Amino acid sequence: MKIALITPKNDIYNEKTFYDYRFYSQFLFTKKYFSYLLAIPTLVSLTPPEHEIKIFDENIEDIDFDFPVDLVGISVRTIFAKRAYEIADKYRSLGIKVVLGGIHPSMCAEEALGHSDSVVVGEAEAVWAGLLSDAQTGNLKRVYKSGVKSDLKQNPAPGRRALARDRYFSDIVQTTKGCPFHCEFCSVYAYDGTTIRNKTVEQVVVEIKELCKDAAGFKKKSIFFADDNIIANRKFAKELFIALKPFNLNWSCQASINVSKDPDMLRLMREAGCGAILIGFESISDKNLAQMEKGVNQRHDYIEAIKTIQAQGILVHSSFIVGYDFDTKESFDELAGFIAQTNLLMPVINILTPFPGTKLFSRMEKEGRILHKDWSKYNTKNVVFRPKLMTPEELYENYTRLIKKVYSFDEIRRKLEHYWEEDFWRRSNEIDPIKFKYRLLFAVRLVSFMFSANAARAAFIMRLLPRLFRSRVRVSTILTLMAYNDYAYST
Ligand code: B12
Repeated sequence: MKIALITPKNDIYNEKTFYDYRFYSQFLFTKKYFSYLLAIPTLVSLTPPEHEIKIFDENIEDIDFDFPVDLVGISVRTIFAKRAYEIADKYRSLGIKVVLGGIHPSMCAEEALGHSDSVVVGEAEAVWAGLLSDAQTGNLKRVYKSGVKSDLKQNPAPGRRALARDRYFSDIVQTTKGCPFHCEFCSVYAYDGTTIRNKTVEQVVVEIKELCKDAAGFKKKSIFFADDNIIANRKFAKELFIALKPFNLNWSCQASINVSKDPDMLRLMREAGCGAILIGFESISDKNLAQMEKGVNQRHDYIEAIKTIQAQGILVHSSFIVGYDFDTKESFDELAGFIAQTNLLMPVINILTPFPGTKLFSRMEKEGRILHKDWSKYNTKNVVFRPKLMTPEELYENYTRLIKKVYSFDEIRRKLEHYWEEDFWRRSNEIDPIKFKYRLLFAVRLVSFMFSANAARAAFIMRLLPRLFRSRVRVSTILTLMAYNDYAYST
């Protein structure tokens, strides 16, 4: 059979997001997208060799609906569910069978069946080969449910060779699945479970070696680890980090805040090439944290945790949720104050979003607080529920006020100066174009960018230029901050 594997466009209904690859592409004269969905090469690796595969990622190219295929598989997350259903409907109108899989159809199987011939609930590993032979004999079932969670040690390595990898900024590797916590707003405990499954260190090393093959010419290979919590199995994590040390990597990951309490772990991470850890701080209110059931986060630990991690030269990427039940209009200024005080460089600030399948969604639905189910707005940048202590409009207005404050060019520059004064980048493991030639190139590009830009951005660039020749400069950090500013001031 000829099978098309499809990634729907991420943000077709939303002009701008925090992950605005267009900003980077415009600056760097490329057409790259930030990353692929790991589900696609995973499905490639599970497909028996007699089938032919065609991959379409709408984030990098349009889907060719005339391309002849016998079966279509679409990977669906809530943010792009609406677009996924449009694509599915189009293929079905052409008489082509469609299978939907991923977290959204797994949580909303009935809804997904309205747009497809078959839905896979849960992981593909146990069911994909069987589904393909059923499709070949015309016996496709409506629902395939993966009864057991797959043993990661038995799974084949993702088939990344099938991807147009040069069209993405970053590679994605997953070493574990699951998270020991069960936060109210998170889908992971419901989907991947609280039991931690891991690959072997050798499996991960094989994947990394493969990825490093095309790192030639770059100083370091850049990787994002897609684990829900990379330190969930501490023994495995430490063995992994020791094994990664020789590879000259620059990687980032997600981990729970208690990573800061394990100095040995932090040292091994740093030595293995960790540049940044994304930590879900979520809220600075103890009451909210208790309601979220995020017991691992203790508000009184936050400042010390940030200091300890950054002392190792690992940047703390932070994530916060606004709109939880104890948030008031005053909470936004308190959060802005906390971010300024701790100099968190690039916090991602999310509007609370009840994703289907979470405990939060059930509670909100029971309380009659879900405003609508237009999934394209479930992107953490819109208000889709009724907050407790303010109106939806007040939540949105305060959110936009907050991100404008956090991402004003004055604030960005103040924080950058702080990191330069601390000489943070010298301690950090991030890729750094130190050579004069690269600084000059970056400066020239920045200046040219000034002319297509707004006055505030032009002033920011002007004031930044002298720094480019005096300090270590991280191009990607500055670009990310400029992209965040662009997003904040477009809302
Ligand atoms: C890595 C990651 C990211 C990365 C990279 C994104 C990327 N390119 O993948 C970053 C950090 C950028 C990110 C950002 C966000 N993320 Co994220 N992210 C993840 C994470 C941790 C891992 C995803 C992954 O790679 N999994 C590994 C692959 C192999 O698993 P999989 O996709 O589930 O695929 C398996 C099955 O689902 C199934 N399957 C999947 N597709 C298909 C298709 C077919 C046809 C079949 C048969 C089977 C099948 O089989 C696969 C193999 O077992 C997940 C949590 C999780 N555990 O899934 C959250 C998650 C996907 N993210 C989530 C969210 C909310 C976000 C953000 C909105 C957060 C924010 N506030 O900004 C943004 C959105 C960014 C954007 N615009 O896309 C939610 C999505 C919830 C939902 N219902 O859709 C998740 C589930 C986390 C959570 N806590 O709930 N994320």
